[in-house]
Order: sequence, then structure tokens, then C-alpha cells
Amino acid sequence: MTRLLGILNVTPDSFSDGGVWEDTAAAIDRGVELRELGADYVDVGGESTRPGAAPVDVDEERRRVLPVVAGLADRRVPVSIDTMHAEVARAAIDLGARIVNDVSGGLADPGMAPLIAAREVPYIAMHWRGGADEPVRHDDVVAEVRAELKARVAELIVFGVDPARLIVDPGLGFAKDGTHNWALLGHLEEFAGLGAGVLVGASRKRFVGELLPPEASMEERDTPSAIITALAARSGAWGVRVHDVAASRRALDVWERWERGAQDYRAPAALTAGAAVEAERGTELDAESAVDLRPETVATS
Ligand code: PMM
Repeated sequence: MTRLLGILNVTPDSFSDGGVWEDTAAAIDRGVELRELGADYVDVGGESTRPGAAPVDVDEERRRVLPVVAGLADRRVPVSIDTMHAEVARAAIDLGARIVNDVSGGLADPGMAPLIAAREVPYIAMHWRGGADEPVRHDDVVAEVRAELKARVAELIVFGVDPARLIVDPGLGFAKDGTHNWALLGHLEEFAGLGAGVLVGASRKRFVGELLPPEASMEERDTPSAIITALAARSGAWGVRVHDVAASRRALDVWERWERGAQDYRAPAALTAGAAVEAERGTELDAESAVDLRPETVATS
């Protein structure tokens, strides 16, 4: 079962929802709404990672996110805290946050790995090479991102983090271009081999928008984003991080029903027996006796 993380950015400048949930009470209501729409966790973030965004000092980040984390915990909404700072993560865990989501994979703050080991919470380690704004060069993006995440996982384990609580994230759009992002999505299964869950954060990102006409709105990115949710689930993703929770919930409903259909199916015994007899008689279609349906050989009149 793939988990849904609903995005709640309490920032003035995030990529697609910056400035919308700056007010604490409105942010808490939105988090409750995301939960009702089907989010398994609400991912609360107070620092925008969009290229060129000003870094936020820890006090300002705490001021933005902690009242929202507390309000959501009070209303029994499971929270994941999206932060690169151990101090913010620690305070959020104390208030009831259940997951730490770190876009630096622990590289931004040396205090993060020991904190995660001590507090025994699930930890999302995202790939973001060098914290760069612009796409970096990759000769083999899948192999390189996988190797770098593998190194992060190994280091976190050395710090005492339980591998069963680790989730890795290829970091779509983080110093990566569209070609990189689609290659990573197409090879998601390879990340499962790292022994951790895999999280996908594609929702509303620029490379998704590139599938649409240039004038398309942010909301128009939600349908392709939800389709990515279904395909990520099919690739065995542990979770997806999305803006439009309702659409992704429907996408997961479809995938789960599809999979159940496949598992429940048993070929009726009579038909199976009949097919075997036909095969023995040699009457099954083979390549030679098959009707040629190539367009150029089919009469059009
Ligand atoms: N993307 C953003 C923020 N946090 N966390 C994880 N684990 N994975 C992501 O892909 C990710 C993230 C930036 O997107 P936003 O500005 O739309 O929230």
C-alpha cells in the first residue's frame, strides 16, 4: 500500500503554494482537510527549496512550522516534518511529528543523523547533490543517484538509524532536469533494491508542466501528477508527496483495485482444460497460420 503525503508549505515563497497557508489557523484547517481527503500524513514545511529562495534561519522556520505541527497533532492528523534542521525536527517530534523528511538527506546538518537514531522516527533521505539550484551533469543519472543514496543509507546506519525506518527519495527536480527526472521515474524499481522504502515527489514540478501547453495553470499539473502516483505505486513506491491529495487517492484506489483484480483472477478450470486439448491437437494459432493484419496487406475497399 503506497502512502500519500499531502503537502502543506507554510512559506511565503514555495514553488506552487507559497504564501497561501502562512496564517497558522488556515494552515491547520488545510492540514485537517488534506487528511480528510485521504492523506496518510501531512508534510509540513517552512523553508522553500525553489531555486533562488532565501535560506530561512532556524528561529523563523520554528516560528512558521511548530504551531502548525502542534495544531495538527492536537487534531490527530499524522504529521511529517519537512526540514533540513535537526533543531526543527527535534521540536516537531516533541510536538508529535511522526516522520522527518529531509531534502538534504542529512548532509545539511550534522545533528540530523544522531537525532534520528536517538528518536527512532522514520526518516526520508532525499537526494540533492551539493544543494545546487541548477541541474548538475550526470553521465548515468540512475546509477549515480542510486550510489549516492546508498552511501547516505550506509552512513545513517553507522549512526545507529534502523534501516527499517529509512525511506530514500531520488529528489526529482533537485539539481536535475526533465531528462534526469523521467529516467529516475522509469527506473524506480532499482531504488527499492537499497533496502529502504522509496518516496516520489513529482507533484506539480516543472518537468510535469512541460507535458502541458505553456499557459497551463499549476492545478492543471495535478492530473499528470496523479497518474505519476499510480505508476509510482505500480513500481512499488513506499509513498508519494502530492498537492492534490484527492486526485492521488483516486489514482491509488484504481491501482489497488487493479492489483487485486490480478491477484484474485483464476482461469476457470474448464477453460484451462479446453485450451490444453486444443493445444494438443495443434489447432492454436501459430505465426504461420495467423492472419496478416499489417495495414499494407489489408484490402481497404
Ligand atoms: N520536493 C519539495 C519539497 N520537499 N521532499 C521530498 N522528500 N521530496 C521532494 O521531491 C520534495 C520535498 C519541493 O516541492 P514543493 O515546493 O512543491 O513543496
